Amino acid sequence: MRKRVILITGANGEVGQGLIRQLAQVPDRLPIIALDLRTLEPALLPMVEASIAGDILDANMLDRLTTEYEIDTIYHLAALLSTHSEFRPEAAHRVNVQGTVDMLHLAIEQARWRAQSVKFIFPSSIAVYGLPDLATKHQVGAVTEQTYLDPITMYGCNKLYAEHLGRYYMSHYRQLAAAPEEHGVDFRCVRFPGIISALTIPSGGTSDFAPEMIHAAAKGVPYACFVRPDAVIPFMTMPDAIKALLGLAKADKARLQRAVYNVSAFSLPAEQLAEQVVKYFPNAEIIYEPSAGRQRIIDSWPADMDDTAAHHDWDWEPDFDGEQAFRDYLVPTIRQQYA
Ligand code: AKB
Repeated sequence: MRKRVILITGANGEVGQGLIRQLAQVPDRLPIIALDLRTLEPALLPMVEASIAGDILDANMLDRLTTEYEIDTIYHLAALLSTHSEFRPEAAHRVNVQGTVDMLHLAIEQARWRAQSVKFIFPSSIAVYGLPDLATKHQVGAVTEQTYLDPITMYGCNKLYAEHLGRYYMSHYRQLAAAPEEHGVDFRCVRFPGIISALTIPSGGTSDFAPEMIHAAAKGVPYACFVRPDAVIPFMTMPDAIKALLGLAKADKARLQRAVYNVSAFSLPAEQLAEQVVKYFPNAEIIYEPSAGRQRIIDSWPADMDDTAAHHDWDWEPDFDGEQAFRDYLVPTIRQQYA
C-alpha cells in the first residue's frame, strides 16, 4: 500500500524550510516528502520521510512520486521570485505557471484515484497588485483582494494567473464532461506580504531589502539598501507566514468564502525598519542606493493589504507586529544564529 504523505515543493526555499521545521513538531502528522531542485538542508533531513532532488516540470519524476506515495496535501511553494523572474521571464513562466498547472493536475489525478479531495495550499504574493503611481498607493492604503490587480512583474502576473488556475481546478475543472469530477482539488491560497526570517536570507525577491538589512547588521557588515528610505510595503515574520499556511490548511471548509486570502502583519517604510535595526545593532551601517528598477516594483506594490476576510473566515491573527517582530523574534533568533 502506498504511504499517505504531505508533499512540499520548493522545500529547500525559505518558506519550505520554515514549514518543515514547524510541521515536524505537529503530533500525529503525515510524513513529509520534500521536493526541490537541491536535496534538503542536512539539518532538516531527519524531519522528513524523503528528500527528492528534482524539477517540478519533470513529468517522469512526478509519475514516480505518485506511484510510490498517496499525496494527501500539497504545499506548492516552488517558484522563481520577482527580481529573478525579471531577468528570466520565460523561465519564470515555465516554473511559476506550467509548474503550478502540473501540480494541480497531479492533485486532481490523486483525488480521483483515492476518491478523496487533495488539499492544495498555495502561497501567492503582494506582487499580484500593481498600483498605477505613488499618489494612488498612499491614498488607497490597505487594498482588498479584488482591487488593483494589474501586476507589473512577470512573477506578479504568474502568481495572479496561478490563483485563477487554482480556483478553476477547484470549481470548474471538466465542467462540460458528462460526469463531473467527484473528488478534486481543495485549493487554498494566501497572498503574502514581504516575509522576514531570522534563520535564512532570501534571494531573488524584491522585498529582500528588509531581511538583508537585518542580517547584515547582525553579521556586522555594511548594507546598501536598494530602495528609497520612504519605500513602504507590508511585512510579516516567517513564523507568522507559516502560521498563515497551516491555519488556512486546517480551516473549516464550510467557513471559507473565497479561494484567495490576503494576510498581513505590519507596514514599515525602509527608514523605520532601519531605525529598528539600529536600535538593536547600534553599529549598523545602512546607506541608501536605490535601484530604479527594483524601486519601481516596490512602488507598484500596496503600502498595506486588507486581511479582514482571513480574520473573519479562519481566525487569522499574526503573532508579531513591527515592534514585537524585532524584539521577540528577529533580534534574539538572529543574535543566537550569528553568535
Ligand atoms: C518577492 O519579493 O518576490 C517575494 C514576494 C513579495 O513575493 N518576497
